[in-house]
Amino acid sequence: SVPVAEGRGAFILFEGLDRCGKSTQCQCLLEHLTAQQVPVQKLSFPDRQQETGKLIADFLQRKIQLDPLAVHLLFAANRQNVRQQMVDSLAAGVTLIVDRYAYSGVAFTAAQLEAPHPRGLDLDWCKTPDTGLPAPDVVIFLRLSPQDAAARGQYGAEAYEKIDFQEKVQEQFDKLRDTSPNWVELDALLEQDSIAQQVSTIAAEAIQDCRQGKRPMQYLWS
Ligand code: NYM
Ligand code: MG
Repeated sequence: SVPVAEGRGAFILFEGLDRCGKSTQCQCLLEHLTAQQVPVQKLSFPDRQQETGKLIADFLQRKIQLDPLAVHLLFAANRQNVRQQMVDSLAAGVTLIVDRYAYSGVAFTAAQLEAPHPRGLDLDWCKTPDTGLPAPDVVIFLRLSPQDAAARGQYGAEAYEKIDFQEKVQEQFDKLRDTSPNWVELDALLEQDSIAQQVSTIAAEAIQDCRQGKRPMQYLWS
């Protein structure tokens, strides 16, 4: 019998440094859940199709220069712009597989700020523009050292893709992990299939809990 979506969909988020294999795992999970007839939709941020996303893409490709704080707000705007669609999809029972989100937003900006910042630009400032977005039910963090990531190729093509900067981003991700109870870390150096298997187990549990109404919708930053 075909499973019918009863409760809400689950919000499954993938995060990690550049080249950690998030996009591959998102695709694997999409195919796996689709084969199981789970209603599912994949999103990735930045969404480069949006008007804000085009600016972000130009910035990442170093075609235009933008102030780092302005870029931060653009990344957040790019998410806020699809907030209602995400909420509606989840409420309609659609599971969302998301490739990067507000955690990347905070980590990549906070990594550029001196701490303590003289004008109060800190982790909390970075979190503010994403307030009120739907919160993920699980954050799957694919952990890979910046050195191993750099060895994977194509590194350095976009802004931020430098080993020393990625180390700073990892420090910020670690701070976010400490305040996120639904954060799960997987070793990104494992075989793709082995990671995918762990991911499908994690996803199945979140999907079942959400479907059965065991997890109320939450919003950032709770
Ligand atoms: N990035 C991504 C940010 O700096 N802030 C954000 O809010 C998001 C979602 O953009 N280096 C950075 C992380 C990446 C870059 O993402 C592009 P991707 O997943 O490599 O296309
Ligand atoms: Mg990238």
